[in-house]
Amino acid sequence: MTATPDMPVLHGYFRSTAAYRVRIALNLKRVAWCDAFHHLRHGEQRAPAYLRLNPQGLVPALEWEGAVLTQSLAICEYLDERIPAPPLLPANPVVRAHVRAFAQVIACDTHPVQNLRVLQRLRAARLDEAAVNGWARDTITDGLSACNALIADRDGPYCFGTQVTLADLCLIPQLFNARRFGVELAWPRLLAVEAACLALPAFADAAPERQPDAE
Ligand SMILES: N[C@@H](CCC(=O)N[C@@H](CS)C(=O)NCC(=O)O)C(=O)O
Repeated sequence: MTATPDMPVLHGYFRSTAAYRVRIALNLKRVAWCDAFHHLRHGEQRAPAYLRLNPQGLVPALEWEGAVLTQSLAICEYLDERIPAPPLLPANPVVRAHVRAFAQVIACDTHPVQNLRVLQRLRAARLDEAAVNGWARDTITDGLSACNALIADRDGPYCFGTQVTLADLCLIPQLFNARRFGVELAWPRLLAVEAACLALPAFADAAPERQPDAE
């Protein structure tokens, strides 16, 4: 798709779970965007031109209406404020805090401990491939176990009832990562949420394998 001045540009990579969250949010909000791909395994996220947009050298970043936005949760919340329907956060303040907590278990305490640069540092510290994969698997298992417990007493079909929330936007990409690393998916409730979400075009169209840069 050709960029037009009013169209957001999403800097991402097909396998980036953080970019995957933003793709789902854009789809739910029915915002068409242009992709700028950065091949993470080739280190393109550290190119000077991209570092000027995101000094962290991480995807995603969203350029829209003259602003550069980084950090996937901040981007999703921006989209939610800019385009309120459908809401990504519940109206009830307590449930809203629970949704944010669930999202942060994944986005703050799980994914950053097993992202590419962390695993590369473990390899540089001479951990072998089995140990590196074990690290990722254990990290994801701990995070998803906590997520499972956080919603054990809640009705579905989504994490927090009948409304898709930021929690689902974080869970589905993290389950994708879990499979990549061979995590045993011992959580029927999380898998039921995944099935419900992937039945929605907003989620299905955002899947890594459907992205133009998928390998
Ligand atoms: N907390 C950040 C995490 C971003 C992140 O870790 N992105 C990964 C891809 S999912 C990345 O760019 N990795 C490149 C690297 O580690 O060098 C967010 O939610 O946006």
